[in-house]
Amino acid sequence: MRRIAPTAAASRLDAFIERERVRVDEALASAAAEIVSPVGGALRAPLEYALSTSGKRLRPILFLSAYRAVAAPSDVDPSPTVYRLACAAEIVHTYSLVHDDLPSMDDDDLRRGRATVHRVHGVAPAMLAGAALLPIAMELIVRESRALGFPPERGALLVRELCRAAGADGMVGGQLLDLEAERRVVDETMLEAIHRAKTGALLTASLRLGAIAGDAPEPALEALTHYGEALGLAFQIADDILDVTGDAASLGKEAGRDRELRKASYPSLYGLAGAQSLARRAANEAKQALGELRSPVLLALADYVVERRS
Ligand code: GRG
Repeated sequence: MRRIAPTAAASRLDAFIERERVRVDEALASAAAEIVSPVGGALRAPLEYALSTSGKRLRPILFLSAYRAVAAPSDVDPSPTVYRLACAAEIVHTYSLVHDDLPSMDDDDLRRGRATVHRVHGVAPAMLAGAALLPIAMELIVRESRALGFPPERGALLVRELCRAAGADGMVGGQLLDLEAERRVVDETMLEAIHRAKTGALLTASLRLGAIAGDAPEPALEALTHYGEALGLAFQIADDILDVTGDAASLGKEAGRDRELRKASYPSLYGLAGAQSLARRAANEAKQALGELRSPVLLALADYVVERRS
């Protein structure tokens, strides 16, 4: 997670975020070992492959940052169980990447610097492994909520939150809008609606999950929701920009795919400079939305999502 011309404070935050990513990787590996190891047959290998490929881990990092921002001062260093709980949104995200790469969707060969799951394990196993990841994420929430001694209503709220973000009114609905848009002229309003649902819903939910886990009061939950919505938009605009300016070596996936697949994107509608200024504006909006919750990490993450190179 790199920045341009970092100040000393920014470098410390970068180091913090990098440490967080390593701890998330460990938590995900331990959760996967417990939940996936008993899975037999042809599903186990594609599941292990999908879960062991490392990404930026932005969703669990957002969960943990929201959790820290609202939790009691004694809980600024969340337990390994909280880290595992934070991985549920990452598991849903992993499923979406596996399915998004399939021949019937974007038909991609490369993801996170490795061959896509269906290229290594075949289309049917990749489809089924993707589908299996969704209930695995829900089971993880139930297990870890119990282990943390949460009241049953809090566990149920967490499951509902993730289901809503992943479902027809969230990520899957956004993917449908995106597919439908391939046959239409897409305007700015439509593009924003696609991005808010396809990418923004899960990013916002990651923050809300962390806040609910930390038993946040309603105003904090609301502030984090607004922060997440603006941050999600900034993130996706930056993603569209990187598709134009990046390369496979730094992105870990092929660049130029929006153009190849003739997908509307922020650079195609606003030009590169216009898209960059919209991304920056959305990141600033995210920071403003935090109000009194001015967590240094959440502020830094708003900058990170638009300055990232991968
Ligand atoms: C059910 C067949 C079927 C398909 C559904 C749900 C779905 C497919 C697709 C969702 C669309 C999707 C993949 C959205 C995420 C877009 C996005 C910006 C991905 C990249 O996220 P990063 O940059 O990736 O956080 P890393 O690899 O760092 O985790």
